[in-house]
Amino acid sequence: MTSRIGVIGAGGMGREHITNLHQLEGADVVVVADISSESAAAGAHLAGAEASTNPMAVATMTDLDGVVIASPDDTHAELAIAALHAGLPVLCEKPLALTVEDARRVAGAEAAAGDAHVQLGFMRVYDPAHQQVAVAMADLGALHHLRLVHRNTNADWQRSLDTVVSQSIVHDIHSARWFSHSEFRSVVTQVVRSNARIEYVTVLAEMTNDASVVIEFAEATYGYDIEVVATCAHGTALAPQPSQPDVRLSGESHQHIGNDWFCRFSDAYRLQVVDWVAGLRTGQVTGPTTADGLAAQVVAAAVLESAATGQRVLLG
Ligand code: ISE
Repeated sequence: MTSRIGVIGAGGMGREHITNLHQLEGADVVVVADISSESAAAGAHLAGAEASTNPMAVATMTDLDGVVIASPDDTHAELAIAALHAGLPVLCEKPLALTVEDARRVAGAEAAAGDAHVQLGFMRVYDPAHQQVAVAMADLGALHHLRLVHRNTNADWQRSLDTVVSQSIVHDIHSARWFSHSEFRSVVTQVVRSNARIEYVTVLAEMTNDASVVIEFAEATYGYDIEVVATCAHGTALAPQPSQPDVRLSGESHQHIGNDWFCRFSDAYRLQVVDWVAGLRTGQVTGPTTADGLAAQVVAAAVLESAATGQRVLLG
């Protein structure tokens, strides 16, 4: 059986999903929506799909088997709610919403929708390096400390702290929950700015299983570089860098890191849609859920509160 998919949003993330779905047997991207007609046409062209400039119409097309929401972050919640009302399963890019209240509304719509569910795009859980760490941790005893480093290359951007947290740090929040099998008990946030610009954000957290977590986020560095170090009772597991050739040239040895998440997480994005499409057939979501999106949103709000007040914020 081939699943008929609509993709909403044909920016970089939408095009990544369209390309991955188009290469997947059993999935057919039949319509691509974007409010820009040029983007809709370019995205649709990647899969020989129909183009639409009406995202809400595509979110409610009942002749689809599922929709991917990869439009701007502030549209995720309303589109997901509309799709759920129409009985359509959703793969929704993170964040689920921009506020805890809206994330709760999506969760409410899902509870009322019966069979239609949202899978959330916390795709790092599909990354082979992340999975290797999770497997290794199973033999290392209790987690004592988790270090999550997230280095971006956004030198030309002027993102607000809210945006840095909702677009970027939300990944690390989910990773902390996923690796530790535990929830956040408290957070302390420290922000380094130069002029108005966010340079570095550190979140020190305590989990409900007593593990400590540090999230170290940098906005503009030499490359897109992700590190995971899990220190456990009997040993430490470090995520390997994706394998790259060691190129030796002009008296130097050099390994490519890459400049963005599309490069670092290409396998994860591909495996995520493989799993989501398989779930369309079984009616099950095996990846991150609406509950994960809501939990991350609650922690994100606490991270922002701590940054604003300079205080440790308790959760739960
Ligand atoms: C994107 O989803 C990512 O995966 C990156 O890690 C993040 O920093 C970026 O801002 C996101 O949009």
